[in-house]
Amino acid sequence: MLNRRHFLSRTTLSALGLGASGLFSSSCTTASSAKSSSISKFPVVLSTWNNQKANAAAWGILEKGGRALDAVEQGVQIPEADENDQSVGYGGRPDRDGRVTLDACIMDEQGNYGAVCALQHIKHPIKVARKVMEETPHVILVGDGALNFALEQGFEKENLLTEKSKTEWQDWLKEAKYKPVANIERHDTIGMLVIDKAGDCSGACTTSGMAYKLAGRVGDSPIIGAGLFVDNEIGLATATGVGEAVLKSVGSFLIVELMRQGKTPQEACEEAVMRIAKKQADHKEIQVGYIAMNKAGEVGAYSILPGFVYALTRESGTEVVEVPSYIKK
Ligand code: SD4
Repeated sequence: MLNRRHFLSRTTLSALGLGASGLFSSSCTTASSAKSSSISKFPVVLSTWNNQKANAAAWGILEKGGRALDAVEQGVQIPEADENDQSVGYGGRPDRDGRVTLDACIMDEQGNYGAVCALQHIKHPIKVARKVMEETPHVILVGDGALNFALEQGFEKENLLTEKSKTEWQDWLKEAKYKPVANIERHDTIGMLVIDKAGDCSGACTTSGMAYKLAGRVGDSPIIGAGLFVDNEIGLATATGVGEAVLKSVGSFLIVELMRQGKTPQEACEEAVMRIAKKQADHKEIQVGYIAMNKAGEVGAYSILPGFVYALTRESGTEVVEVPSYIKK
């Protein structure tokens, strides 16, 4: 289990104005001991990085008995709208031509899925992904097609390139050396996994992708089975990091299938990281982080490099947990 769990912060939901009570009783609580405590297991919100505010927004829906799907859609909109989060939505770093292009997907407890890839000018790609899922016979829309669909659905066209991201991009252009650097900051792509009071699972993943990517590049985040996978019988998983490595190993699907075969979420995340480490000679230079949860509400996480954290919210509060890594500090 997560014996190296380290609580970076503990925040009661009541402190966030959300009315939940209690604190974690011990700073070395583990996923399994949380499960056996008297605190009810569900709902539960698990997200990549220190996304406490996103978890709080999702919790606002869940504590009223809301659906996991609504919770993930609501939760991930927090970093999408946050101009200081330069990895997601508005304020995201552009591609090498200066265009902010967004990838997002959503998946519900019935196995329905919707995604947008390389979507420009829309602040909340996750809402468009949900519309693709619910309003079209398709599962993925890309580029101009996705934008036209969003505009037809009444979404507003906006400039997503903030002055800060523009200035940084212009600085980058002076040398224009392309080297993907993902996950060195603590506020990266958000993947969110939720089990609601009814015990149903849904997930969402949204990102502006790798900074200064080639125009048209799509990462793992909007691709079913890579950046996100949900199976209401087994559990759910999501990824952050260098999308190419996640895509090539179909990481989130792999984790859910490993859980189906009996692995714990922790063992499944470790195995998925090992697959990348075994096959990619350059794995010491790339970050990939996975989080997963099974139907019992047990949590697991693992990354290639140190520095990855997740935010976990239960009735008892929110904890931000440092994730064990394949390459040690
Ligand atoms: C991508 N996986 O586009 C995303 C980027 C990311 O943390 O997760 N960064 O490859």
